[in-house]
Amino acid sequence: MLDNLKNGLRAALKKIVNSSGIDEALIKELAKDIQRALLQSDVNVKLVFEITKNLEERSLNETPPPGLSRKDHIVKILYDELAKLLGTEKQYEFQPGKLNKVLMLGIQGSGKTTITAKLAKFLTKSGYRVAVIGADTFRPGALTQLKTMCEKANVEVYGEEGNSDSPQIVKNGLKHFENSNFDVILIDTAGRHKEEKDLLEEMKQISKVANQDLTLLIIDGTIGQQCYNQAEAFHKTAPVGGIIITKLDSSAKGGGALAAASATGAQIMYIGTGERIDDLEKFSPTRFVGRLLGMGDIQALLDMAKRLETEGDEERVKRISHGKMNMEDFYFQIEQATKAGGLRSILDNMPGMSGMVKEDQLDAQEEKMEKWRYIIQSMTKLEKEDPDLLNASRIKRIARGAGWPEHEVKDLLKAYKNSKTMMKASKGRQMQGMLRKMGLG
Ligand SMILES: Nc1nc2c(ncn2[C@@H]2O[C@H](COP(=O)(O)OP(=O)(O)OP(=O)(O)O)[C@@H](O)[C@H]2O)c(=O)[nH]1
Ligand SMILES: [Mg+2]
Repeated sequence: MLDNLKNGLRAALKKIVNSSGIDEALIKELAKDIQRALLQSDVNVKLVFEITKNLEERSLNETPPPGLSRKDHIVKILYDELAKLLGTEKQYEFQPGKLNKVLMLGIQGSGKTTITAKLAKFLTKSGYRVAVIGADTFRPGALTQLKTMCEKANVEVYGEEGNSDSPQIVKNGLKHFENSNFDVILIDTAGRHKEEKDLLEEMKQISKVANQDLTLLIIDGTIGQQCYNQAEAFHKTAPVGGIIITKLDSSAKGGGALAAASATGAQIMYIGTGERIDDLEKFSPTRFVGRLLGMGDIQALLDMAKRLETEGDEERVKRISHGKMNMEDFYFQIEQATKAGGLRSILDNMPGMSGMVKEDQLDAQEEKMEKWRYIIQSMTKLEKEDPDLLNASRIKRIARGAGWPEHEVKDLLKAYKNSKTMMKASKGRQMQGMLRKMGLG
C-alpha cells in the first residue's frame, strides 16, 4: 500500500540517517525529497509546501532536547509534521448499552458494500454485537452481494428483495433488530449518485427514518486530492460523521486522498486496503506515519524525547549539586536564571558569583553571557565535559574559533571554576534551593 510514497519518504530519511553531520544544505535537501514524494502521491501543493516549510524551520531552529541527537530530532519533526497532515488522534466510541445506528454513504462504486461487510467483521471481532441492513434498492444484486460478504463475518443481514422503497426497508429493518440486543447496526445504502449534491440529499432522506448515531462517508481513494470536495461537503452537513478512504492498495494517490480528507477537519476513521473482508484498518495518523517511515517504534523515540526533556534537568541538577558540573551545565544554570528572574538574583544566589557583579555591571555581564556562549560553542564535546583539559593551546584555539581574545576564555574558566569550587563546598545546598525556586530542582 502506498509503495511509492513509502519508498520516497524512506529514501529521504536514509540520507539523514547516513549523513556524517547535519547542516542547512542537508535539511533543505530533505525538504526537497519529502516534497517530491508527497507531490507524487497527489498531496495538494499548498499542503506540501506548508509541511516542508515547517520541517525546514523547525529543523533549523529547534534545539534537540538534551540527550536526543540532532538526527533523531529531525526524524521526530518529520514524523510530527506528517502525522499532523493526516489529522488528529481522535477516537470515536460507540455508546454502550444502546443500539448504535451507523449509516454508510458514498457515491457509486466507492466501496460502501465492501466496507459494510468488512466493518461488520471488524467490530464483531472487537466484541460488538453487529447486524446489517441492506437498503440499496437501486443496483440489481446489491442485497445478494451484501449477504454473501456478510456471511463470511457471520453477521445477519436484513433486506427485502423486490421492495424499492429504501426508507421503508430501513424502518422495517430497525424494527426487526429492535429487541435483539445488538450494539451496532450498519446500514448499507445505494450509490446511485455521482455527485456530492445528490449524495447529501439522499442522506437527508434516509436520516429522517434512520435517525442514525454515526454517518460514515466512504470515499474512493483512487481519486486522490479530489477527495477534498466530497469530504468538505459532507463535513459541513453531517455533524456526527467520519470518513473511510477505500482502495488504498490500488492507488498511487492514496497519500493525497488521506491528506485532502483530513484537511477538511473531518475525521478519517478507517481505511480500506484491499478486496478481502479482512482488509480494513482503524486509522491512526501517528501509527500510519510510523509505518510509512518504517519506524514501528517511533512512539518509543517520542517518549524518550519527552523523558529527556525533563530528565535532562534532573540529571543536570544532580551533577551541579554534586560539584560535577560541566561547562554546559554552568552555562545552562546562568541562562535559566536569566530567563527565570533576572541576572542579579541568580548571580547573588550563585556560590562564587555573588558579589562578583555590582548593579551597574549587569549590562556588562549580559554582554559577557553572549561572549561565553560563543566561546562554549567553540569547545569540543570533550572539553565541555571536562574543562580541566583546557591548556594554553586549547584556549588559543577556542579563542580564535569564538572570535574573542584569549583572556575572555580565561575569564569564563575562572568563573566556572569558582562556581564549581563553591558548589562543592556548600554541597550544592544553595544551588538546589535556587533551582527548586526556579521550578527546576
Ligand atoms: N482493490 C480494492 N478494491 C476494492 C476495495 N474496496 C472495494 N473494492 C472494489 O470496488 C468495487 C466496488 O465496491 P462496492 O463495495 O460494491 O462499492 P459500493 O459503493 O457498494 O458500490 P455501489 O453500491 O454500486 O454504489 C468492487 O469491485 C470491490 O471489490 C479496496 O479496498 N481495494
Ligand atoms: Mg453497494
